[in-house]
Amino acid sequence: MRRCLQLARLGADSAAPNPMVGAVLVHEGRVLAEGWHKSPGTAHAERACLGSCGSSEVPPDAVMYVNLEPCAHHGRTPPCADLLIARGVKRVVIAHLDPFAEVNGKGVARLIAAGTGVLDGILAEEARWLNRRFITSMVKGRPYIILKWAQSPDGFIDQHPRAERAVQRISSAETDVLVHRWRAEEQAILVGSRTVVNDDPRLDARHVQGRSPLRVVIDRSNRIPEGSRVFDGLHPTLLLTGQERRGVNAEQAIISASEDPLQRVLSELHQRAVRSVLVEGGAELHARFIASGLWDEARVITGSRTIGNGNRAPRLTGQAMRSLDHGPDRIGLFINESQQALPSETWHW
Ligand code: AOF
Ligand code: ZN
Repeated sequence: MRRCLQLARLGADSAAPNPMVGAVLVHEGRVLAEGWHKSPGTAHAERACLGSCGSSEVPPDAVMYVNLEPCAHHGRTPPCADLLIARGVKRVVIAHLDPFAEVNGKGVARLIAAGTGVLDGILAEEARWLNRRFITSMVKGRPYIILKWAQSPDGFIDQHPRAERAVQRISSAETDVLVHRWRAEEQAILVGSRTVVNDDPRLDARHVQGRSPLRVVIDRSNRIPEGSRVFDGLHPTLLLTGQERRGVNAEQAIISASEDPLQRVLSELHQRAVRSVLVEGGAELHARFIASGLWDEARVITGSRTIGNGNRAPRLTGQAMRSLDHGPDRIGLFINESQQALPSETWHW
């Protein structure tokens, strides 16, 4: 199962909106075949695994390990439970059930009805952590929310006065690469208008290989300049505005004066099957998410250079669950209490 999770993780920046799934076929203590789910529309992990052993017969005492319940529905691909039965897999070990309502329990029921032995609950905590975005989306009907900011050791996120419209560096260059990996692993990235006005960020994942997230900007009163990089058309942008804006390269969602912008962002993203959003600021937007309890995870980068004055960094109560050194920076991981427990073993970047 540990190997399944490793394989599953290969889909970290491509499997969404589907979950990350790995499968391993084992016979007499030896691995016969492996597979993982790369992206929606491609083979599910079980199919990829069985596909890699060609048409040869599956020994009757072989065991299929897979970190998610095999599916029972006809989605973009036919049901994996049927495939396992047809290929003669007699024993299946899973980490947990699929929270997707069309599958939930039905895959296991179908296997059992066909006489297949099923063992559930192996490395369930680790597997749920790996697929926390997908699970949150299925269970809560909103994307998994990750807050991220960089602060100076003296607690500022932004120095004043500002000399120019550009991102101010607090974290090191090597941490910036890591942040781009984070961006590639989430389907959307959200900022407030002031961040765009001040920093003119690109909000892409250019320092790493992998896809760039959907850029989402809340700008109720159309304050951000037309020439901002979020309108460069290089990646899709969703603009939440109070009034439609002409001549900008972005999809627009019109938000009324009485509407809560956070709820609207989350529902717009959920409608688009976006399972996770990385909130990159600024302080005001972070504060709103924190005040409403609407966050699952926070990643706080503390740089090495003091700033002295400026915008204060948001505050989270409680201690970081994990922290680690990254070059000259320190990164803290916070988990909202309402979220599931973090497995003791690892925090996978
Ligand atoms: C599995 N194995 O490797 C994955 C599963 O429309 P589809 O065909 O892409 O199906 C997507 C759904 O299938 C997804 O929402 C989740 O419930 C399940 N994913 N199931 O048996 C896999 N990726
Ligand atoms: Zn499947």
